[in-house]
Amino acid sequence: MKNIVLFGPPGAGKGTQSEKLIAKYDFTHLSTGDLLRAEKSAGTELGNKAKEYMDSGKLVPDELVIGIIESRITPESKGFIFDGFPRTVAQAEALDVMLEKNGISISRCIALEVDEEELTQRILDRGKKAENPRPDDLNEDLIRTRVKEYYSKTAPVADYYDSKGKLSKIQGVGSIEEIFENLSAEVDKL
Ligand code: B4P
Repeated sequence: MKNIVLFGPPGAGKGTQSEKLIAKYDFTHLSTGDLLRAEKSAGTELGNKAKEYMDSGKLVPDELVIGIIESRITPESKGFIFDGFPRTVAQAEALDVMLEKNGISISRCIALEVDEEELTQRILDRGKKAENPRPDDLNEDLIRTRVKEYYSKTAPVADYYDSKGKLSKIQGVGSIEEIFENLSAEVDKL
């Protein structure tokens, strides 16, 4: 069973590449961004709590995010793609514990590398093109807050997996197909 953390800053293409990996390998997709947005639009207590953080470009508190993932990890899956999770070292440690309870573990963390200007541009473009744009995609200051949160709180997660010998880095700039080929090559090695 292959369990992959698809890692990278906001707008690196985690969601885009996850969709392609699921179609090819039949992985179970767990995107905390998608799960939180679903809770938000359903107006649940969790969604209402998450909203204030998400709409201001901040990370949602660990305990809310960990709870959302926990119930979804089952040993029956063919493998998981964790997309946008873990985003803090505390989340990475909690994920290891949750997986261990099911007799599984992370196979690899694959990091998509994209520079800050490209990230900002991609997210602004997505905000302009979308029919129902995400509130956090519409404002350049908010996008910069998300990137700042990434460098201060999320980047150390790469070191966490590196220290376990489980980190691969992939160039995240180029055509979506080209990046997907490089990602698939990493997955096939596992
Ligand atoms: P997410 O939903 O995870 O969103 P993201 O990081 O902005 O996007 P992603 O990297 O998936 O980019 P995409 O493929 O869409 O998080 C949103 C918010 O939720 C966070 O700010 C936070 O508040 C909260 N949250 C989520 N998880 C959390 C956690 N674990 N802990 C705490 N808080 C959490 O690509 C972006 C754009 O680029 C798209 O328009 C795409 O078409 C384009 N693109 C992709 N690849 C490209 C390429 N190769 N070339 C050109 N454009 C490309």
